[in-house]
Amino acid sequence: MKITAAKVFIGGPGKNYVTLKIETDQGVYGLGDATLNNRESLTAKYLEDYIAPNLIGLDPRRSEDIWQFFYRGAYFRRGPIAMAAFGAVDMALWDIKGKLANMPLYDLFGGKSREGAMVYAHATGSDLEDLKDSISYYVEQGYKAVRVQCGVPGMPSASYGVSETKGDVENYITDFSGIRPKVEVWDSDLYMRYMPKALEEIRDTFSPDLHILHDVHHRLLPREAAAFAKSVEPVGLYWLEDPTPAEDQDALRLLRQHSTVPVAIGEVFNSIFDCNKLIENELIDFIRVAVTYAGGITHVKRIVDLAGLHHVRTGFHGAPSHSPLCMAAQAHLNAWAPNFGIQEYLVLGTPECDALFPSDHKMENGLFHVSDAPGLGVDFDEKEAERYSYVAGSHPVVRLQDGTLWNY
Ligand code: CS2
Ligand code: MG
Repeated sequence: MKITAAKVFIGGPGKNYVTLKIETDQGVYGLGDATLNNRESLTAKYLEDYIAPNLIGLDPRRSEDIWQFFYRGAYFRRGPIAMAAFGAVDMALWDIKGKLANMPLYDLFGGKSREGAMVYAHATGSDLEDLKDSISYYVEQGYKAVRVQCGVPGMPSASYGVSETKGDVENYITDFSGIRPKVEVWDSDLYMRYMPKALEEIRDTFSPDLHILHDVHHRLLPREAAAFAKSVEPVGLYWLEDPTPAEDQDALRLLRQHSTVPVAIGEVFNSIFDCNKLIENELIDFIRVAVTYAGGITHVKRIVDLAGLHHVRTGFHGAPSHSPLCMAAQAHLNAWAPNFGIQEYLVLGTPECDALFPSDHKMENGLFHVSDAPGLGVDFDEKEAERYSYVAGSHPVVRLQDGTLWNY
């Protein structure tokens, strides 16, 4: 069996999805996602210029060897661009494997460990009242978990994940108005003074059964993060996400010494070497990698297995920038993983998105039900894809009040 073509598509409804289609001499094809938010044209170029020509003629069943070939063969290893490109190849090869076996991927991993995987939505508010309305909306839809982000009084611009406009619940991911990033202003002192009380008020307003998550987006220093984690203990958060800059694998020691709040980290990681110490030293409770950014199913499954040895559960990144292909790969891992925790999920299912990526995956009452179709269970309509092309966009940057550039 041989690979005969590897085609790259870029574009989608309001997104620059990068989709890889690997075709074979037996008519079976596989699909993979290489969408790296705000740098999409680069993963597409990596796939087109280097990966596609090297795939032709290879046996698609040898997904392990093909992964090693691209990873080791690159010599300059890792990094989000390369790993997202390898991730797309790997997803597509697993998709082919599933179709050949006539089995959904979760069965190839070891079968389902659960029916329906718990997801969380993003509730946001320009102020606390606004946030409560947003949470109520998701609770009414049956969600069992929500991530809550709220504007901070006196903060010169919107804090992370929050719209400046009251009542606007749209998730801010990419600004398609231009390539130059918008600048937001951040103040850690204002945030640390306001947010613990705001989270406590949210806790008191909703049922104790509702899981509450909060994302700090890497903005606090280790000592500040430790103090913050200690102050939010009464809230009983499901998790506190990215309290410190993610590159520092020792930063969470101080937090651990001062608080038992569950910590989630890893959406910016792209390999097991970004998180092996964090996991082995049991400094985190949830690992947040995405199958696209972290080298595909083959590599992420290794991270999940290592995490399982150390009581670390999964909480895969599911920002709306990921295509339904990445979300499907994660859904199969979520159905299988003995150490599954939760899945971030923002409804992608617009009619335009469903037309581009038809599938039977379903979200119901806050649970994601994986499709039983062979492989990933998502198709790609090439005719529909002709409607879209690449649109340059940007991602905000953050500065402190004195102008110092900070972590977005
Ligand atoms: C976020 C992301 O989903 C999350 O938890 O932190 O929305 C993140 O800001 C984007 O993926 C950046 O592209
Ligand atoms: Mg996050």
